[in-house]
Amino acid sequence: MNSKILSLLACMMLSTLPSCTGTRTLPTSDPDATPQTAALLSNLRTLAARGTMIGHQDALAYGVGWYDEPDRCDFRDACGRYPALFGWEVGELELGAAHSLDSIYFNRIRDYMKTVCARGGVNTLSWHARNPLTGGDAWDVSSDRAVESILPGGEKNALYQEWLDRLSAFFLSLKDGDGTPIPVIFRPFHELTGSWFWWGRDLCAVEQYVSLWRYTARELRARGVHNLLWAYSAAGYGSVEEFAERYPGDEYVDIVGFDAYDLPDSGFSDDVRARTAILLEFAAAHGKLPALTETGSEGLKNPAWFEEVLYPLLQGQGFSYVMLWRNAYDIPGHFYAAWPGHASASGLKTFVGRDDILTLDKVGSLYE
Ligand code: BMA
Repeated sequence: MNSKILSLLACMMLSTLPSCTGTRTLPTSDPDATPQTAALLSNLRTLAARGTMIGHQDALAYGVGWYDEPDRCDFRDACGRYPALFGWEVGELELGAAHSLDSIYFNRIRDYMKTVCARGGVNTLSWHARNPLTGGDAWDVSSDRAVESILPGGEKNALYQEWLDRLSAFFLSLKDGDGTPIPVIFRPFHELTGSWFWWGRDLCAVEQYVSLWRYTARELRARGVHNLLWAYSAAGYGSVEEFAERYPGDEYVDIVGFDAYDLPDSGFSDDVRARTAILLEFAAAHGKLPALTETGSEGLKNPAWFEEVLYPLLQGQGFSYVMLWRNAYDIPGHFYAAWPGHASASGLKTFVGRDDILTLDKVGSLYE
């Protein structure tokens, strides 16, 4: 056996350890992840070296002035290409409701997710869960006991168990045409460094947040859910220590990122650059994939926003994906992707024409 073959064999045996090329290639956080889920993570790593996937929340479900129409998609209709990543929202699934807080039926979300997977795209889910203690919505921060109340021993633990039953039933129902579970990037308890959700920084102790995340992951895994890549996404932070403070651990996270919106006079570009540098340092040290998990400029007042503002922030950074927030059908001006007829459409077209901005047609096969 020559030395080349020997080193190849050694590489194969050590494939779950830092790879022979020096790049860390850690496996999925869930050791029992389905083969397609593991393949997705591995392919996303390769893809991130080539460019950043562009995503859009609820892209197939509705858009500016329309709701649940066959073969309609603001993003595609504006620029001629589908996004590569599609975000969906499961808020209120935990209650056993038929539709999400944004009035999208979960049966339809399941259909859309199947369609996306069949076309070779990636699905990600956010969860604006109701406040389990007060019964209010995700933004109800009237009590700092909500997280504590659902952990083992808490008065709402039984309720949370029910919520996890419903969530896991939904995750387990996501199957492709062959009955194979559809891999999903799950992004719960997001923007945790802010204090506007009941799981936010001022609403629970560090250990409580970490326990909430780990407990949720363990409970879903115990229910047989192994088609998830876990995304930890922060809001603002100013140092690696701050970003890392509530990180649930490498065994519970696959993707790390942050949400950032271009609000008027927010110093958006400088802020994103600063947070990106910290994120990339953390991601490299932990062998996790970096992503810009939510972004956008509400109402796209600058029609050149994609080209002039967003693209320079992504170029050469190694983000796996960037996801634009939703184009609401029922809230005038609440949109983040271009739509046909809007002044930003041609800018979006130029943006997606770049080699390192990856739309659905450019990602290849991600599940093998
Ligand atoms: C927010 C807004 C809300 C929406 C929520 C959950 O950013 O878009 O209208 O209900 O996200 O999707």
